[in-house]
Amino acid sequence: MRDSKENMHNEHGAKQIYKAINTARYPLLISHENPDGDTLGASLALSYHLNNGGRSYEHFCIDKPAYYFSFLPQIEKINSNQSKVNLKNHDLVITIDCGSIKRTGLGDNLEKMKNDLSIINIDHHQSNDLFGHYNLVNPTASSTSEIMYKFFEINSIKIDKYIATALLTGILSDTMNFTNAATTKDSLKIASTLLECGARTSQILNNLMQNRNLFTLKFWGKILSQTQIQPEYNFAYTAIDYDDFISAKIEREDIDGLANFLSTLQDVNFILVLSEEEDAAIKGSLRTTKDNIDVSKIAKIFGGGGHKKAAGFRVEKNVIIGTLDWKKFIITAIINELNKI
Ligand SMILES: [Mn+2]
Repeated sequence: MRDSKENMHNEHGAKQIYKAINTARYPLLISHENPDGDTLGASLALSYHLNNGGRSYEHFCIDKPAYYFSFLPQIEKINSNQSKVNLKNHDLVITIDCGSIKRTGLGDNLEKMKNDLSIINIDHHQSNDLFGHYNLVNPTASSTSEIMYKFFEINSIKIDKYIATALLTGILSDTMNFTNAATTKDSLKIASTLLECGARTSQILNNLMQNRNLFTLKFWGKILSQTQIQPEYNFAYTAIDYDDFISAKIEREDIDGLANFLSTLQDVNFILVLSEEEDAAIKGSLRTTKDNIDVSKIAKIFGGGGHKKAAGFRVEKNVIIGTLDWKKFIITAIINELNKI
């Protein structure tokens, strides 16, 4: 078993990791909970490649991908039923775009199995603690899909139009179509190469951008109209109760992108979107456009993580003691933390 905590983010590392994938008996690919375009794009590019090579493997994601990702290759292979995953069957686990082992949705079980299988950790989150036996982690990459592109390139894996489409989906998602701070000259260069390989931009944009119905937009309007500004620390926040989802007949995936949209707000330090989940937990999404603010530090208050400009957390409701109002609880906790800085 390899030593943990070594980052193999270099050409030699990428080759060693490919060798580990090729010699594994039965790999398990994992995309992170609440999957976004990056975790799906990067993992499905690899999935498609494994499938082409006639490999047997499984692909797990604890949350079912949103319907608008159904154009991606091999997406039908993703299993979201945790009871169907038996880690004992696998000699290798490949986590994609998971900033921590918790994001795999198999946290404790995977932690317990660490001596019996190998973990390859491919990611770009600043907060990644190199939990794998093999770590291919580059926080300066726009996306894990960008890292995956380089992995394919180094290992001379052919990038056809399906792989190119999957990888470009990841890059476009994490850079918000090349508008946020994750956008770099590398990400633009790679996107250009992916276009040459046949990536279907219009298919990606049609599916990811033009996917809202009128009910959803009206719901966004309601949530946006409830946005408040915290005067002392000048951050904007809004919150969605679980009952709001039910009464508006809105799925959770319909609010994907709401935090990004709200971050177009001028002159605030950061924004926070809170939403209540069915299973007694609260999800928080944080965004900032300010260079001197690191929202991953705020996410850490609640055990979350992410990037400087975009981060998230999940709080179990049983943590919220002594108050009936979870919104107040979370906002107060954030203000208390900001008071200390
Ligand atoms: Mn990502």
